Amino acid sequence: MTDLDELKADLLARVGAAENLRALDDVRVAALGKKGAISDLMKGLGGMDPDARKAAGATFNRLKTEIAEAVEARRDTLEDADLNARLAAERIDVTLPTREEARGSLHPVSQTIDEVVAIFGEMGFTVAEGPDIESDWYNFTALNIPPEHPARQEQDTFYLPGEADGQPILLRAHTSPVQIRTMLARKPPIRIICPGRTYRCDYDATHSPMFHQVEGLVIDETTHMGHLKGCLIDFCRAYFGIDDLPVRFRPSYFPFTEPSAEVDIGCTRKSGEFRIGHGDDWLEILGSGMVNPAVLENCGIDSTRYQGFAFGVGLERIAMLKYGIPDLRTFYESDLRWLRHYGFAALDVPSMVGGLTR
Ligand code: 2NM
Repeated sequence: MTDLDELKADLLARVGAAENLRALDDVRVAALGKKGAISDLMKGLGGMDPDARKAAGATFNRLKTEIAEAVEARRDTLEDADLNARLAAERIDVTLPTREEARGSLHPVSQTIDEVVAIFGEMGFTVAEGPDIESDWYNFTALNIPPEHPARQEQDTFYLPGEADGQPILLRAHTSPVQIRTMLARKPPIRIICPGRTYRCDYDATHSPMFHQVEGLVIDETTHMGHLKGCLIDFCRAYFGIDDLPVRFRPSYFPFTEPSAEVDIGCTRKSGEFRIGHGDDWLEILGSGMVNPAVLENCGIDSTRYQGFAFGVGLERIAMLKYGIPDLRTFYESDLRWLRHYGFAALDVPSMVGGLTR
């Protein structure tokens, strides 16, 4: 073997032995780089006579090409091996079933709000909302609740320090202030329901200092007590899912309505059993009435032209009745086992990601 054959064999062996791209590049530099073995050979050409230089130059160039090709081939092999290793390591089995995601559930209060909103929504009501912190005027005065009314006492209402526009401020005791705000802001016809948090100084098995109400309001030129009755009978039957649910209107008194009526539904309490929709007993579930003309005038609505009705219902109460939840206090304990038991699956809605699918 000539020195050249030996050099070639050595370089090819080193190329073949390169285990990774970095080692291969070291070999490439050692062979083909500016200070590499083949460049050294080329430098010797200068001292040769022309014929020998021509022959040797061609030989060196062939060697250079062969080594370069061997380096390229080795690089392809190593890169393939790299890719195959990554493909193996990062393989994803797309046929594997997905892991089940932990899903939250709707709190019974949220579920009940949704149901009530859906029922009144079908009747043409829209939802109105307002602040939890109100002034005395919106919570009491505008509603024709007199200054000496017991609800205004500190024992019943949470008053807050400070005042707004010279008025005491408080946590709203009902959602009626939302209706007052709506009447002040809009002209009739008005057809709204107002779901939301309400606050009263009260705490026992059937009272929580924070609870939820839905109130409703209809104002236009022709609405009368017959509409109030039809609307609330339809609501009770739709909410409890009983087509022939007995519904009774019992005379009552509220400062903000005249006349006022409490709404009872039929039930039985015989022999330890409690059932809605059957039997000869009654259960109170709603308050209602024709909006007092004084309230309309307080809101800048001409009571000689407009009239209408209003009602209020305690959300937790109707949720407990429908879903058999025995204790009001459990609503706010955030006990996950309770939430899993009484919670509701959220409706699956079409994803907007990537457009609606049918
Ligand atoms: C009730 C019962 C009866 C009521 C009245 C009004 C307003 F603002 F229009 F005067 N809002 N809500 C109302 C009437 C509420 O809850 C038991």
